[in-house]
This record gives sequence, C-alpha cells and structure tokens, in this order.
Amino acid sequence: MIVIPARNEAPRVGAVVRAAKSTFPGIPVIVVVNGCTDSTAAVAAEAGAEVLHSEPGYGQALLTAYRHAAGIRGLPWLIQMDADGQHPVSAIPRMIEALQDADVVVGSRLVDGGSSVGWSRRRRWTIRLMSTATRWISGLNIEDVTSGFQAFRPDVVSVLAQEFDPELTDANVLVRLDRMGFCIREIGVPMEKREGGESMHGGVRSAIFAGKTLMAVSQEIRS
Ligand SMILES: Nc1nc2c(ncn2[C@@H]2O[C@H](COP(=O)(O)OP(=O)(O)OP(=O)(O)O)[C@@H](O)[C@H]2O)c(=O)[nH]1
Ligand SMILES: [Mg+2]
Repeated sequence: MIVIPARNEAPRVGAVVRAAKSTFPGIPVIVVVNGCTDSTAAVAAEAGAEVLHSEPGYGQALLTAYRHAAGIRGLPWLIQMDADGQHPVSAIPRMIEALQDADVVVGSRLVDGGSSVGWSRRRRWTIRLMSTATRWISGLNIEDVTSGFQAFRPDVVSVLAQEFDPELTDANVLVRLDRMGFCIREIGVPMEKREGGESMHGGVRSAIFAGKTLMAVSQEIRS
C-alpha cells in the first residue's frame, strides 16, 4: 500500500498518484486529506487514489492510514510519501527490496545516492542537526531522521497503528522502533525541493517542533 498525506496539493498530487498507480498496478494508493481549501481530494480520486479524510494535521493523516492498513490481512508493505512530488516513485522498488533485510527503510537525502539539490542551506543544516542530536541522545545511526519517505513491514504498521503519536511524527518514532528491536535501514534517494504550495515547515513553529521532538527522543531512551 502507498500512503500519501496531502493538504492543499491539488496542482501536485495527481502526478504523484498516477506515477504510483502506473508503477504498481493493483496496489492501493491512499491519499489522506484534511484541512484542504482546494480540490486535492477530487484530483487524487480522479488520478485513481482512494481518498480518506482524517482529523486535522499531518500526524493524524498518517495515523488514519496506519490504522486503515493494519486492518488489511496480508498487507505486504506500506510506503509513505509526500504529495508534493519531492519523493520519487522511482525509488520505491529499491525501498521495497531493502525491506527484505530490514523492518523500516528510510529514503535518505544524506547517504550515498541521496541528494537535496536546491534545498536551502538552513533546511539542510536543520536535517543534519536533528540527525546528529538524535544520534548523541539515543545512539540511532540514521543520517536523515526527518525524512517522511519511509517503508515499513506489516508488523511495524501494527505497532504504529497502536502507538503513533500524531503530534510527534519525526525522529522519536524511529528511536522507538529501533529500541523495540526493529531493524532500520537507510537508502539514498534524490529529493527535489518543493515546487509551489505551502510547506508545513518554517518559522517558530518548526523550531518548537524540533525541540519537542528531541525531548521525545530523550524520553524514549528513559522509558
Ligand atoms: N493531510 C494532511 N497532510 C499534510 C498536512 N500538512 C502537511 N501535509 C502533507 O504532508 C506532506 C509533507 O508536508 P510538507 O509540507 O511537504 O513537508 P516537508 O516535505 O517536510 O517540507 P517541504 O520540503 O517544505 O515540502 C505533504 O504531502 C503535505 O501535503 C496536514 O495538515 N494534513
Ligand atoms: Mg514536502
């Protein structure tokens, strides 16, 4: 299953859904929307996605998708990716292959084969800072802990359906899964910067989110 959280991505989501549907015919593509003031849901449905509606927020969209997926018997894998075109569908086969010997695969801008051409220096430093701080606090050796491009085996999806905190969707989740004994691998993925639309990042809100995430990482290693 391919899961795509989307808010106000009408100009971008159609191409992502069509690429996913043509690369993986027969695999459900689920777009989870909330808070949209544009035609994201209609565009996604027109492109062939199943559209779910959730409570407000990125994390709520993911939680809704995990719960939906956990109820499906024989689910082979779950990919989560952005609706804005930053996460190339062409990388998904490599991520699924990497799930052969991992429980979680992170699509990474910062390991061999990955890139973040055109991204602002500030954003690149933020990603490195979050990853370095997470490593210092928890020992988790992942270079791109902020990537939303991830693949999960079904047993991880079951855990996320139960335990995922929709307010804290980042490094702390990977630290929890690592401490539960799941194997996390990273593979390089080239990611473009966002073209158009509104990012959920930026300003004071992002700084507060980063601080809360690192506090949650610290709590994970104490519990
Ligand atoms: N359903 C839903 N989706 C959201 C919400 N906020 C963000 N998203 C989607 O989640 C994905 C990630 O959000 P982005 O703003 O692209 O975050 P990002 O990729 O880390 O930041 P950029 O590099 O600036 O794009 C995108 O597909 C968004 O449309 C939300 O409140 N609800
Ligand atoms: Mg994005």
